[in-house]
Amino acid sequence: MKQRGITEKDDIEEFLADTPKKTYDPFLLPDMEAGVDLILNAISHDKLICIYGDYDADGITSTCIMKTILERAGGRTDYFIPSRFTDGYGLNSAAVDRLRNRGAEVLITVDCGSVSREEVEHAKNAGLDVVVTDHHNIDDVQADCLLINPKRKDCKYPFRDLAGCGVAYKFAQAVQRKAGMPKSAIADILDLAAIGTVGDIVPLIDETVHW
Ligand SMILES: [Mn+2]
Repeated sequence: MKQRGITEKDDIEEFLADTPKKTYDPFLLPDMEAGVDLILNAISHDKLICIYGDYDADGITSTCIMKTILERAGGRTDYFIPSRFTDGYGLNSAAVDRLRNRGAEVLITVDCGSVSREEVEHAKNAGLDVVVTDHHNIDDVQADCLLINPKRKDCKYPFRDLAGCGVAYKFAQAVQRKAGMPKSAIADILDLAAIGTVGDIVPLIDETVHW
């Protein structure tokens, strides 16, 4: 615990608790409110929402979390996990075109997309609404779209080390709240957040102890 910076009595009790309490308001994440509004609006207009994921444990569990909550909210979804060998990491314009041809009207990324500026422009020009959810460092020019990422410089969220699946789970929590769904709608997908969080080797501290 000391190695993880957990030294205060309250933090130790929280870390060892059967039911950790620490969880933050998902709407503290930048663009969360606007991103959830865009997606709920798309669902009410029966638009096909494509989830663009990643091929590792974090990316795949993120995709599962997002697909589950959007379908439980009444959405029609498609999803895409890029191939490590032929598509590569992150948004890929050729893949975006294929998804558009498959009928996608909205593109929501998980675990990627923060610095995919050109590909996001490509997607917007192809007529897609784009929401990026991600946790990677933004050390390049950030994409010009709704961008939900705790690593954003203007982020007011109290914890920055969420994995991609952690950000996807916060998005699910925000959808659940805003759509007035029962908490049970997200309770059984928390285990997916645990797998992706451990798989991505993010620090197991603070809110991630909750998973
Ligand atoms: Mn990740």
